[in-house]
Amino acid sequence: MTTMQEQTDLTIDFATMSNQIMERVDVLALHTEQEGMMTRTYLTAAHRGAAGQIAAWMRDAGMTVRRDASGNVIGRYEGTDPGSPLLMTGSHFDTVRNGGRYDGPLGILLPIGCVAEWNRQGKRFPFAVEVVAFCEEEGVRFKAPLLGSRAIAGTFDTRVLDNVDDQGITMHEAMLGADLDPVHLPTAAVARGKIAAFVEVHIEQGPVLQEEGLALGVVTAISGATRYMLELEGVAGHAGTVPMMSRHDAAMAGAEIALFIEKRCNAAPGLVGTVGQFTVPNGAGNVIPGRAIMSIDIRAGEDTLRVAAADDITMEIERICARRGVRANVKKTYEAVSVGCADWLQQRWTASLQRHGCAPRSLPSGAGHDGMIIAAIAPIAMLFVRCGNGGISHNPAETMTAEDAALASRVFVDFVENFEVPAAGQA
Ligand code: HGY
Ligand code: MN
Ligand code: MN
Repeated sequence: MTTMQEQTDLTIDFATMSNQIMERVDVLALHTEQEGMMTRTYLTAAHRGAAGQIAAWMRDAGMTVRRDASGNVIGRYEGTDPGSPLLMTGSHFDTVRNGGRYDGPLGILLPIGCVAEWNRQGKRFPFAVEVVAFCEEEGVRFKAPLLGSRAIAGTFDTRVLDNVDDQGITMHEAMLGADLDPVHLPTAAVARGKIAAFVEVHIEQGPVLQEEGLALGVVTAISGATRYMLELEGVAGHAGTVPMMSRHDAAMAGAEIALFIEKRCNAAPGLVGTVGQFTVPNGAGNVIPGRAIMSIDIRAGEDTLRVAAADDITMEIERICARRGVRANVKKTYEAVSVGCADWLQQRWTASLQRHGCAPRSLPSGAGHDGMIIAAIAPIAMLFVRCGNGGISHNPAETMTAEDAALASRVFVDFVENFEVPAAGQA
């Protein structure tokens, strides 16, 4: 008969687990490429340092770890039935420039903490659990988002390998420099049927849960998006001598386009438009801008709304540029349709919330996530965790609490411990 001491304590100390999650978010945030701010873009030294740290935590949690051909770091916690489809979870470890530290890492570190507890207890499931640290979701360095999930879904578009970063380095060169050869990318693909479900824990990046005093929410759908890079070619000239009516000012054309985007997107609820980048290359205060470069990001939960707005905006770009004698080079850099979360998975998340005394709140995601790509090969779902500071994100003021991390961990453990791989065709 084993004594109490020898028996494994099967209770999980979620307060300690969540404090460790929060501490690890801060440790991961030290891997940044801009001193004093959170910037970690694809395959930079900071990105590779973070990958190594995540791999170490995965191993400590009892997982085997592999890096796939795109740079995803994948921890695997074996199940008892090697033939069973697996439960995949995870999130991304790249960030936007001067962003927040929870957007992505929470969805990696929380599952790692839960696996460590299951491993400590010697608890195994009939299915393997894989925690994926997706290598590139934001699309900042090479203007090509969701690379890691595309590699797993088998939809990686190799044309982006020629995209260059601000230093003129191609993605191909950056991958080779990180000991990743794009020729092996097909080996990262996972066939449909191998993954029973992909579930991601992520901060809401919006104000809804905080405004309603709720810690957690179940995501119904992930909004689609259309993105462009716009290059405007006008005529540079002397700021003091060229009469206003004779100018072909690339930046003023861009400003008029940006104001049209704002007006058009204000015209329909649920439609949003953003000009996140707007530069005058080699500009000077006393020179009329001959060139301007701007990004355009259009989103809506309803695809028809988004597509109609994108069409109106590209037509208006032509009209504005024709009137101003400015040439526009419009390049669509990204388009993703809105993706629904699987009803049966939403119901399971809602049941887990209710078992832990949480009001079952469902809500759409205006932000994009890797799940919209993984949905091509597996049913997806997401658990949102409340953000503080009015839900601000993609901003250093992004924040959340250890208490909400603890509740999210409880609900995540409940979800996995009650998960059953659906019989073929049942889901
Ligand atoms: O842009 C997005 O929606 C996500 O944060 N990559
Ligand atoms: Mn994110
Ligand atoms: Mn983000």
